[in-house]
Amino acid sequence: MAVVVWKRLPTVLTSDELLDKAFSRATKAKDQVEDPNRMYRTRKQMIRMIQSAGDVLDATLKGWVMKWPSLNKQSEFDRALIDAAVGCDDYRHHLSTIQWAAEQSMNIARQNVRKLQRMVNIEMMHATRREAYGRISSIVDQVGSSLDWLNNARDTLRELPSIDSSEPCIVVAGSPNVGKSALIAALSSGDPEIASYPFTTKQLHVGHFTSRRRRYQMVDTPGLLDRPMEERNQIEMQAIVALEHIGSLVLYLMDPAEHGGTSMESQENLLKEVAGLLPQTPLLIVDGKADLLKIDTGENPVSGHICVSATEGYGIELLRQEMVDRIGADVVEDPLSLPDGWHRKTAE
Ligand SMILES: Nc1nc2c(ncn2[C@@H]2O[C@H](COP(=O)(O)OP(=O)(O)O)[C@@H](O)[C@H]2O)c(=O)[nH]1
Ligand SMILES: [Mg+2]
Repeated sequence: MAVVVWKRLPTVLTSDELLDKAFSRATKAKDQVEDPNRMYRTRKQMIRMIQSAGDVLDATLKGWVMKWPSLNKQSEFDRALIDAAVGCDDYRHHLSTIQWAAEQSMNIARQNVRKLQRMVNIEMMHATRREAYGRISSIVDQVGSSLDWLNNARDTLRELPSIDSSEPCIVVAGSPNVGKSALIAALSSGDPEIASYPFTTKQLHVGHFTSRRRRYQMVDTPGLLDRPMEERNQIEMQAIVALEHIGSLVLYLMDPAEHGGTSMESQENLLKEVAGLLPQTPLLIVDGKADLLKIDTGENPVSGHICVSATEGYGIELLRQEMVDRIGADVVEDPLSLPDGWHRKTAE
């Protein structure tokens, strides 16, 4: 799911703001009532007020519930992201609380309108309206913390990386400072998007490129696949499981020059670990910082790995082709996809 979904979510009002909105709408509705008979007029006014307040609350609260994506429809990866970011149980709980408040407000409005319809005493009409307002306010106050939760969750969810589970995704792993972010930038057609990742305090770089009409995503996972296992907590393990679901390929970037400060031995140990953590995902090992190794042939004669320099641009196209080929071999070709350079004749 694209992050756009969260960016499109409307602001959730606080309980006070919501009540203000409902009651001021109700006052406006009351002011439109005309009837020369005082008793009839008051009755119509009170009914209008209660109905409008109930309608506004019902529509606003249910509108929020409807606009928030259903967790059951999310990919496993997105669910893991949402769970780590705000908690899936809380997500469900607060939305259903808000749904409940909408229904309660409607019920209170209906009950009091029914009472008013039989009433002839003007004082009692006002009292009934006040009672309805009181009960409605108490319901909305009760769900105030859910409204606050939703608003905070919206802000958090908007910052999540936008990874589309329907497009191939290349997970870039490797020790810190081996050049992962630089490589993603070198392979990307635009500037990589920088998002915060709920599993780590570090920033995540998401890059894209298009090849043969297909869009590829590349994601770097700071704090997740760049350090040894014993330090990982449960939420991080959950993220790794999620990566297994969206990853089409793991690109493991090595820094044979040890320029980033991690020894080759540690980098090889981490490689074994990453391979073990994502056993179902094909793995491509790449040697980076070719400029420091003085290799510009696209292949490291020592390791046999593709060799690239993100800063000098060596080997980038070769690597792109290799990734596309590896991923392509794994996917069922879309029978409707067209080769590059093929142009559909537009109907005149
Ligand atoms: N010489 C050289 N330096 C590089 C190359 N790629 C990255 N670097 C440098 O290595 C350091 C770490 O790079 P970065 O992309 O942040 O590594 P990350 O931690 O793996 O994301 C930075 O100072 C980069 O400028 C490269 O191809 N050649
Ligand atoms: Mg980085």
